Amino acid sequence: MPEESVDTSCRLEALRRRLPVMKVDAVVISNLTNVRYLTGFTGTAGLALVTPADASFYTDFRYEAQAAEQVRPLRVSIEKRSLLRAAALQAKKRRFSVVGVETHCLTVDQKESLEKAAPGVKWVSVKQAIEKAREVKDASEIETLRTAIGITDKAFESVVARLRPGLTESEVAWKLEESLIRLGAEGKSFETIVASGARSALPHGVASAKKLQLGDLVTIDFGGKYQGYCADLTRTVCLGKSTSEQRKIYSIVRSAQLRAEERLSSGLAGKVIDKIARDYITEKGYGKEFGHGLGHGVGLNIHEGPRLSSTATGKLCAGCVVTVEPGIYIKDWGGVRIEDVAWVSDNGCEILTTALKPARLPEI
Ligand SMILES: [Mn+2]
Repeated sequence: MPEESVDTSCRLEALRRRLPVMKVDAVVISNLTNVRYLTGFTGTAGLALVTPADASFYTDFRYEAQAAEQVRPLRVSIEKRSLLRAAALQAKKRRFSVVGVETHCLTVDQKESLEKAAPGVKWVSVKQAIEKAREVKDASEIETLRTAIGITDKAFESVVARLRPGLTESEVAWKLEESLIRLGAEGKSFETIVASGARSALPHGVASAKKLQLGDLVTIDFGGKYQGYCADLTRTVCLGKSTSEQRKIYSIVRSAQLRAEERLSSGLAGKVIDKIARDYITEKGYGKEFGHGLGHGVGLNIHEGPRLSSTATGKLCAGCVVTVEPGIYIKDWGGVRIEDVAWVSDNGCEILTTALKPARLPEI
């Protein structure tokens, strides 16, 4: 079993209570991340059929023992054929008339197979109801995120001190990932970004064979995963002596980030927070060089809701966990990004990442 079991009964209970409001007799949860969130199951084949009274879990032979351990309160059914079909037949047998499905992650073929297996059932979309619930983290999720982030901060501190000219970006990425594992992570949250010199102008410059050179800005964006939860940390440093231009860009990005973090609180719209950082960077003359959103939610997925961007809709809820990551990217010159993870509350936020981000661009 890859992980210890997590008590997810409250989450399942909350969904059950909402079914009448959603005007469905049951829901089929097929998105594996949502299945994990609601049931604790960490395998790659699992599906839950949830009704106001009970919940059934469908998986295959490979996960018989794991499911028995991880999803204990649910009735587990081991299927030889399609799990969706099994759930549809169950819905038919129990004469459900309206059943919710996660249409945003079903293929057209899968939707058709549901309709074919249970033509009397009306299959309706639950939109992203579970993703929305996942935005607000409970106490155990915050603890797990803290662990993932703590590991990542430590890995960064241990590797950044060892940056040297001649190391390739890939070698740096390897050291970071090795350090994550050594510190207890189960893996990385996403492809490690090490972007140096002119490549630091690439917001998603995945580590390459380029060698670090004296004078390079080096942007490192990476994270460890712990019990399924993702950390996300970005820092930019300079290898050797920095120029005044490099220090200026760093200082603008850092100030933009601090301004957004100072104001970050529940009740504010994601686009308002984005605008605080964006207006500052624009005022300094680099608005066009900050081409992405300010941040995103983070949890079981590295990118999830809520979004902090100029196109985001809705206000932030207390309990959501978001990144704050402004950047300036200047083509053929380089770039700077600084990213923290923040836990939003009614009276501000707590910055969970602790890796240093001194006022002056660090020179390694
Ligand atoms: Mn990020």
